[in-house]
Amino acid sequence: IPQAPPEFKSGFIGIIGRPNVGKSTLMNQLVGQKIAITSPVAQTTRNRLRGILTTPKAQLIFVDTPGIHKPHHQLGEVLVQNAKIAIESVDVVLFVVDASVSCGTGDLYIADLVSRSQTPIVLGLNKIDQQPQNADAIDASYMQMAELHKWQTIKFSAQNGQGLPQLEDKLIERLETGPYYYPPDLVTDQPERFIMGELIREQILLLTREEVPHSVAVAIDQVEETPTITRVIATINVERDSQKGILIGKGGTMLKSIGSAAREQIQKLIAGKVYLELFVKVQPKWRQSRIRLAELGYRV
Ligand code: GDP
Ligand code: K
Ligand code: MG
Repeated sequence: IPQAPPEFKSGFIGIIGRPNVGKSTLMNQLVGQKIAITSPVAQTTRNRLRGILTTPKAQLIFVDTPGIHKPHHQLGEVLVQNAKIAIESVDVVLFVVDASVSCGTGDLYIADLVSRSQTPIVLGLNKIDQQPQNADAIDASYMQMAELHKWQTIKFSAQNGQGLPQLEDKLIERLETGPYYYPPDLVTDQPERFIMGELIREQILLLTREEVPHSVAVAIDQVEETPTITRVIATINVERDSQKGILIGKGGTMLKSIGSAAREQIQKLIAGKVYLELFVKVQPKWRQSRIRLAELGYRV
């Protein structure tokens, strides 16, 4: 890693908010590459993922997180506990809300959570492209929350990029001088194989919607590069025969659709031609959780 120039700023920015407010879309736009998958389904993002943006003046390391909601059970408590740790371990919290609708109890719950930490907070009003004609009441509902806590606010659209240069400037202002934490040309801390698996999982979420539950685990079995094409073999693990049926579809049509859409995404990721071969396997729960743990980088 090269030595940073004098006055160079750097730091970690935690992207926090309710499910589906656009946290992952935002991170992808800011770093200029799709590294986190997005979908209209809540709980799309399973684990913490870093996206790195290096400019001549600064290095911003975004930490995308699964959405936070009020816990209704013990596992929920653990997730909130994790969120608290995430908030404490970053330099700035970017609290993202969906400004196409008014501030709700879910936002207030998170506001309460983040306001207890010493970490500086910027409130980001996302989805301004989707606001109704007169959005004054919506904006006011968030401004009230921001004023109460003395938070800076900024409006943007993660989808069309409006307001993002200003967001970038505002975040850099909040950072201290510091080194390059990552090489300047790196956009994520995740290996390419992991992102390939995620891109396949994204198409499953998008194309099968609620029919196949979130329990799918994708394993990349083989990546073979030749001078002309990259061959990727992956297995989609599900828990039940019925889920396998849905994934394969009549005459294999569903699996074909998932495969061709995922292949296009992977081609963009690696900027080259891809041949993608998908298999579907029924695995009992315990086996799946091992695959999931392996995805997360644990030795199993
Ligand atoms: P997350 O759960 O907070 O990570 O949200 P995602 O990034 O997965 O996005 C959830 C949904 O909101 C997806 O369908 C996105 O396409 C959509 N979305 C995200 N940002 C915007 C935005 O700025 N405008 C609009 N109209 N939709 C957005
Ligand atoms: K989502
Ligand atoms: Mg997400």
